[in-house]
Amino acid sequence: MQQTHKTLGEFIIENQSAFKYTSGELSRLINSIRLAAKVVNHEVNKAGLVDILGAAGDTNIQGEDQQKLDVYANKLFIQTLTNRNIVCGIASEEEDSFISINSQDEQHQNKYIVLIDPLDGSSNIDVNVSVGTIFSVYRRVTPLGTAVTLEDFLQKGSQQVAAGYVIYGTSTMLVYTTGCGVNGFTLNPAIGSFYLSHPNMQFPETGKIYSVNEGNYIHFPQGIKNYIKYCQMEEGDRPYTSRYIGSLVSDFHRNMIKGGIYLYPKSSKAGSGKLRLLYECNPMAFLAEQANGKASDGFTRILDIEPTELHQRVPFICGSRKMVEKAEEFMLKYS
Ligand code: AHM
Ligand code: MG
Repeated sequence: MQQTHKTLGEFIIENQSAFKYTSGELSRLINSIRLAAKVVNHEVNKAGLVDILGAAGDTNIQGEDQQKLDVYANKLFIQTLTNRNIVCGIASEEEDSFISINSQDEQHQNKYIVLIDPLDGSSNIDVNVSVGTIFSVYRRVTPLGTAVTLEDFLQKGSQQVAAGYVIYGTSTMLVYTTGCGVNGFTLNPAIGSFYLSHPNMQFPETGKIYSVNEGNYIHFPQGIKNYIKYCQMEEGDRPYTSRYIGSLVSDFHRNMIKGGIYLYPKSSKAGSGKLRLLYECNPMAFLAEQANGKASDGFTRILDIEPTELHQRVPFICGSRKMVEKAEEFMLKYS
């Protein structure tokens, strides 16, 4: 990867004019996420040192245990975006419903809403595996000057103006798109600045890695079962390598760099799969497409799915374009 000495702050300023809707608001928004990411990174890194590990004793809307760091990251991202008076609404995977934010003068003059999964893969924290933050930004569709409504949050993924993730890994990276390609920035912890380390990230057209929780194989649709068998078959460049971290951001990041496919299909136990359309699939799909990859539910482009509820789940197949197309072929033929 090409190394530069450009910081994320410099990159945002330089590229502000390339944003579709330019007024500095989106730049300020990305800047706030950068700031919150640094604070969360600090907490995640010291997770093993302080009494911050373990469940908070609460469950979120989906009935899952919340980890202390989930709660912390959720509060921090919401507070940062609220205090800086940048967005008019926030929806979080960890909150039951969306939050409407008044601007300082109570006039609801901010244009953007943010949907966020503050700490994805948080069940991995106890075992020191990488976790991530996923974010998605839309322009509100209801008029300025009014409080946001559910309609502002239930937009198709194709309407996103920005999306990205932070990966708290061996290095901490912030990777994002505003619809003009995907760029990755690595945190220099000594200085506390993100540097452009991965300009113009692209999925290889095809790859040799498949990532799926094969423990659920028995419950998968026939199309997915047959695709997995295809990945394991000795022919041409196959069998592929199986790599599954169980942390979406990390699996996606590796596949984008090396070439590969991630699958979280529906199953006889979970009819719509596990991942959430608004907080996980749409932002990752936007990034994938901007990086020459593809994302689908097996039949339909993820970004074309009309959302019906905030915490909606969808099957998710994402990665190198040719691999996703092959998986879709299997879905069509056998499902
Ligand atoms: P979470 O939002 O509760 O952390 O769940 C999402 C995570 C993804 O990061 C990961 O790819 C998936 O769940 C793993 O699920 P499973 O353990 O069922 O394979
Ligand atoms: Mg999640």
